[in-house]
Amino acid sequence: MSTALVGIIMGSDSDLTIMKAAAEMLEELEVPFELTVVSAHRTPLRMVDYASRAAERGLKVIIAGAGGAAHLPGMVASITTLPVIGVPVKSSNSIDGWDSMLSILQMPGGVPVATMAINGAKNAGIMAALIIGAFNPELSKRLAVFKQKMSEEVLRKVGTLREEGWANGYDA
Ligand code: RP5
Repeated sequence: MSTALVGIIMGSDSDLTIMKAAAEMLEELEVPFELTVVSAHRTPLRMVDYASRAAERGLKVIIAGAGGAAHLPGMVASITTLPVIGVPVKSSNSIDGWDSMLSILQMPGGVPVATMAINGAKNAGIMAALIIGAFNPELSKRLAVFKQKMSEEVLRKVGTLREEGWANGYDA
């Protein structure tokens, strides 16, 4: 198995239902990744160890998802020099995801976390691939194919709406 380039971590196994979308996206784009649970509050020393050694273990990007008082992405970003992508998880202890989102988004100057939408793990996977793809022409080609497929899917839907008589006028 090739060495992981992306580390996906989350505050609890209960986050996996959301965070697995990041793993699925990386799998589709053929980006090697690893995945585990690292809790900022319940395993703080594990978090420090993970973040401290992530770069030397060969990771290039970290995706960190957490719910409620979501300190994991920001704390990991405070330790590592790798880019950290944060996913606010709308968890059972979360106020509609807003608490998680603001905990991840409102970082102090100097310690950025690239914050995705609430439950936006799919985009986190794509964002990690985009960062690595900037230095990897093969991955960049796969991302271009991915974008092309999305575009074709939309045009196919436009065709269906036209056939059904809903879409009219603009015909490009
Ligand atoms: C956060 O608390 C976790 O990231 C999770 O979203 C939430 C609930 O955790 P569990 O009680 O399900 O372990 O730290």
